[in-house]
Amino acid sequence: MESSQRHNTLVHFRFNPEHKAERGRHGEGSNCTGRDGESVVLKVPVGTIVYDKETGEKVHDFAQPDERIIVAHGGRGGRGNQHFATSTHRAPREHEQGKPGGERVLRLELKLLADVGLVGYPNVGKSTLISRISAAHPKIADYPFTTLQPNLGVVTIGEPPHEDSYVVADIPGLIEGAHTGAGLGTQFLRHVERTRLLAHLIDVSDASGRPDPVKDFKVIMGELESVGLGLEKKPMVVVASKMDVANPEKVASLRKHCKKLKLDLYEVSAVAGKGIPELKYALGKQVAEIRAAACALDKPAAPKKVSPRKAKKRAESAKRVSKQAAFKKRQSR
Ligand SMILES: Nc1nc2c(ncn2[C@@H]2O[C@H](COP(=O)(O)OP(=O)(O)OP(=O)(O)O)[C@@H](O)[C@H]2O)c(=O)[nH]1
Ligand SMILES: [Mg+2]
Repeated sequence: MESSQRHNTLVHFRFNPEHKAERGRHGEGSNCTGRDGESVVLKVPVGTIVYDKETGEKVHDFAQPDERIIVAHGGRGGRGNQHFATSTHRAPREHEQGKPGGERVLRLELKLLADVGLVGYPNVGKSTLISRISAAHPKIADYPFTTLQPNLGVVTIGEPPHEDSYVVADIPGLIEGAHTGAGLGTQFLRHVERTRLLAHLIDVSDASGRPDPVKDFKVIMGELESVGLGLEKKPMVVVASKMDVANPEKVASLRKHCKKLKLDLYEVSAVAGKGIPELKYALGKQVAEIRAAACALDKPAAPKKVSPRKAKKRAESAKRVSKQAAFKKRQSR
């Protein structure tokens, strides 16, 4: 199985779920072994997690492109007559059957790979926001749980040739008790598990019907923590939404809370377009910083520069050691 950047979905497995590698050929005369069967390489998108369906064990997590693993080995071919020949048994009729190849039932799960995850209560304007900053067209309506499936949107910032982009995931809203299955539950939170940054939307208008935006913030944080994916520790920006119809007291109390927690607060109105470009650029900037930090961690440390004289000395001493070792080896024989 191999991860490929050219695949975005697992749909090719839906209609073709069974894959069998070619069987090897029979051995032939003149002590020839049969040709090996061709392997089958199953391509999966980056972000696929492979589970063994029977044991539930995680087989592999394809986090990078071009990762390759063997999920089922081919069987070993049996030995032919010649392997049973002895000096007194020159033309043996004995032979050995080949072993069957490995067979496995796997479950594939694809996680969305987004840079920014939008989280918050239902109806706070997550889908409206993604539709304003990207080309995504999710369903938007004035009732909770409009979004039933995650949506992805690509946000482009800057002008060509220096433009940059990042991917935003809009997921269904969360409510208190989501981790116990309330509302649509927390099943969609695994889609933001791999995001670099969370944008936590809080409705500061009176449309939410909830009196305290700080409580809203705490409830969602509690739900993020309860799923046990470490989401509450992710970098986060807070977005006060529906600023065109905001309740000033709610905005003030949210500002105070964010200041206390040292979290950046962006006040936006997706409908009026207020604060949207600032938020778009701020998210892009933070994503770029987090990406750069991750790249720096991945890079191996540069080898230390050694002066040519020192390098020569080191090589000579290494040679001396190997000569000594060879001498000791000869003596021990
Ligand atoms: N006045 C005003 N209304 C907004 C704003 N943003 C969103 N809305 C309205 O709020 C309602 C809910 O918006 P959605 O974008 O569907 O909210 P959501 O968070 O995606 O909701 P779920 O998918 O149910 O979780 C819609 O009627 C929007 O028109 C805003 O900035 N100002
Ligand atoms: Mg929505």
